[in-house]
Amino acid sequence: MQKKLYNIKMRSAQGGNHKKGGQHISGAERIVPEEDIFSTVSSLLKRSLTHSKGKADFINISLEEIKREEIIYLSSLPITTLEVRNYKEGRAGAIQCLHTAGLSLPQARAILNLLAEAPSLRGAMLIDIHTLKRLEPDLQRGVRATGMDWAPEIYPRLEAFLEKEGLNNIHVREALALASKVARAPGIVAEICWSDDPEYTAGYVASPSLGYMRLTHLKPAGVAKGGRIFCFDPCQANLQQCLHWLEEQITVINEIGPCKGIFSLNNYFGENKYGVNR
Ligand code: WAQ
Ligand code: MG
Repeated sequence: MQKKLYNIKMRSAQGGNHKKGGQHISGAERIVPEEDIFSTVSSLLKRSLTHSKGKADFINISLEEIKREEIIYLSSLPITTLEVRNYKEGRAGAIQCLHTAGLSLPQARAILNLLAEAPSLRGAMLIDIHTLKRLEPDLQRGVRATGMDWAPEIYPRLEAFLEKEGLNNIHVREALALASKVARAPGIVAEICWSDDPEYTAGYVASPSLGYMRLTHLKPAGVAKGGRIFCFDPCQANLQQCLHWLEEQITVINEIGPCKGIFSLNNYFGENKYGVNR
C-alpha cells in the first residue's frame, strides 16, 4: 500500500493574527508522508521564529490528509537563468519575458509597474491582462496558490539536480513548485514574482511556453517588500476554474524539468531588444 500523504500549511505574522492586522512574516506548505510530519512542522515553526523579516508572534499550522486519487501529477518547468547587473536591468528583462509569454509590451510594462507599486500582500494579485483590474475575491490577502509540493520520492534527486546548478536553496525549491502549478492554471498566461525576504533579490517570470525564467536581480537589496502577479486572460478560461486550480487542486511534481543554462539579456533576447542601452 502507498504511504499516506499530508498537506501541512503554515502562516505567521507579527503583531497578531493576519486577520487582526498583523504584519505577514512567512507562509509555506509541504506535502509529506506521515513519518516526516514532526520534522516538517518543526522546520516550519523554526522558520517563523527566526525569519529575516522578524520573529512571528502569531503562527498557524494546519495539517490535512490528502486522498491519493485527488492528486494531479506535474513536471516542473524548465529553468533558465538570466544574469543581470542590477534590478533595473532585471526589470527590463522581466518586461521582455512577459512580452515573449504573449502580453503586449504596454501590458507587460503595466504588470511590472503594478507589482513594483503593490502593497505588501500575503498572496498574489490576480490581474485581468485586458483591463488590468484585480480579480481576487479578498483584496487584503490576494490569492494564495496552495496544495503543491515535490513528490517525497524525488526530493533527493531534486536537491542533487539543483545543487549541480548552484540553485539548491529553499527559495528556488518552493518557487519552482509554485510556478509549475500556477503556469498550468486555466487562463493563466504568465506569472511574475520577487521575494519579500530583504536579502533575496532574485525573481522570475514563468509561463507554459517560457518555463521558469530566473532574473538574478528584480529588486534592490534590503527591501522587505516582494510580491507576485498571476496574469489572467478571461478569454481563455473562467475565473472560478482558475481559482479552483490555484486554491483547491492538489498538485505534486514527480518529474524534474531541464536546466537550460545561464544567459545575459543580450545573449538571450538579442542586442538591445529589451530597452536598456548600455
Ligand atoms: N500564493 C500566492 N502568492 C504567494 C504565495 C502563494 N502560495 N506565497 C507567497 N506569495 C506572494 C506574497 O505576496 C509574498 O510576499 C511574495 O509572493 C513573495 O514570496 O529562482 O522567495 O516566498 O532564485 O518571499 C523567487 C526567485 C523567490 C527564486 C520567491 O517568494 C529563484 C520568494 P516569497
Ligand atoms: Mg518570503
